[in-house]
Order: sequence, then structure tokens, then C-alpha cells
Amino acid sequence: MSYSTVAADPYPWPYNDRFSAADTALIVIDMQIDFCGVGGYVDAMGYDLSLTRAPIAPIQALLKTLRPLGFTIIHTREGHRPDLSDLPANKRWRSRRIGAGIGDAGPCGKILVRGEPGWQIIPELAPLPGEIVIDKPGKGSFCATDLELILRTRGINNILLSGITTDVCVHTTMREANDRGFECLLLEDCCGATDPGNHLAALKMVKMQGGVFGAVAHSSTVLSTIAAAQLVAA
Ligand code: C5J
Repeated sequence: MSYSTVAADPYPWPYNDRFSAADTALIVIDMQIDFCGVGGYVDAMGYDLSLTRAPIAPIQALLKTLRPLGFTIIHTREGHRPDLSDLPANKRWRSRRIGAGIGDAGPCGKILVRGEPGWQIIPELAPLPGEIVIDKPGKGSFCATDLELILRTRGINNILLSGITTDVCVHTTMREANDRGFECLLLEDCCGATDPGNHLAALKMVKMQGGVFGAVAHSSTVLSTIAAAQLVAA
């Protein structure tokens, strides 16, 4: 089944009028304990966890609809090799300045290190068997990963973006995807930032210049678009 456009801002998404489970992926970015759990990286930096936990319920609702319809679901995890050979010295230095040194021991194990408790995806959004998980050493999901190869192999042209944080990993991934020709929709209620102002600014940036990186919509708009098509088909 294909679906008509979502009422997004600043244009009805996707640009070419239709999307389907076969050509669209939902990417859930970095919903890890380090970003939204007690004792993780974001907590250690002193930010309000309610901001990074806000997208959990909306993402759950979206998954509940998209999974049975056969949409490609991709999860990402930010993290470094246990020997820290892929951790740039400046990234580590900056994190230590704010009291949350990447690679250093914390209540959830070594911060942002692969295999540690804090690096795990939160149980509420655990990937199902068969769903793709991308491990990334940086903010963007395309840098030093096989994400683009996987998307092209599956024939994916459209990407729904969710996860945290709106202004960092989600935005970087959206920009990378846009530059590669993917048609992106940022789901505003399915993202969150450590600073509410940055969340809003990140949404605004997408919408400038006629949608310079794609478009923005509330997940309820995507869900109602899908429900309307199902009603017509029934
Ligand atoms: C950050 C991320 N903010 N997932 N990572 O360091 O956005």
C-alpha cells in the first residue's frame, strides 16, 4: 500500500507525493541509557533527563503502527570501541571538561563505550529481532557506518527521523541524509534535546529556505495519513 503526503511544514512530505513501507525507513537515533537513563552520559553532564525521555512514548506509538506494516526500522547507538581507538582526542577532552569523560568509568560503566550498560538501547525501545542496529562513533549516522549501503540495498528513498538529540545526532544525520538525496521528515515530538531552545531552533533550521534539509511534522500527522489510507482500502 502507498500513502499520500503528510501535512508537514514547510511542504507536504514527501516531495514526490507518495511513500510506502517499501521505500521508507524510520531511524531511531541513540535512544540509549547514556542519553536518557539515570547515571548515563547526559545525566552526568547535569542535563534534565525528562527532555531526552520525552520522545519515548511517541516513538513507541509510531513503532506500534509502522512495525506490522513492514517499514524498515533502524536503530543507532553512539559509542566507541572498548580500546577507544575510534575516539578522537578532542571529543574526549571536551567531554572531560564538562565532567562526563567519554571512556571514563561512571555509574553505568564506561561512558559511551560499546558493550557497557550505559551504551545499551533503553528497554522501552529495544530493537526487535531482525531490525537493523547501526553502531556509530560520531554524531552523524552515516559517518564510518554502512547505513547508506543498507538503505540503498533496500531501495529506501524516504527517511523518518526520531531520537535524540534533535540538535546534535538527529540533525547531523538529517543533514548527511539530505546531502545523499534521501527525502527526510523530522518528527518533532519523537525527538528531544538537552536544551528546549535548541530543540526548537533545530526544527526551525530544517524549515528555512523552503525546507533546506527536508520537512517537519508531528508523528500524529504521519499516523493519521496512514490510517486514512487504510480506511479507504478497507
Ligand atoms: C550527543 C547525540 N548529543 N545522540 N549525542 O552528544 O545527540
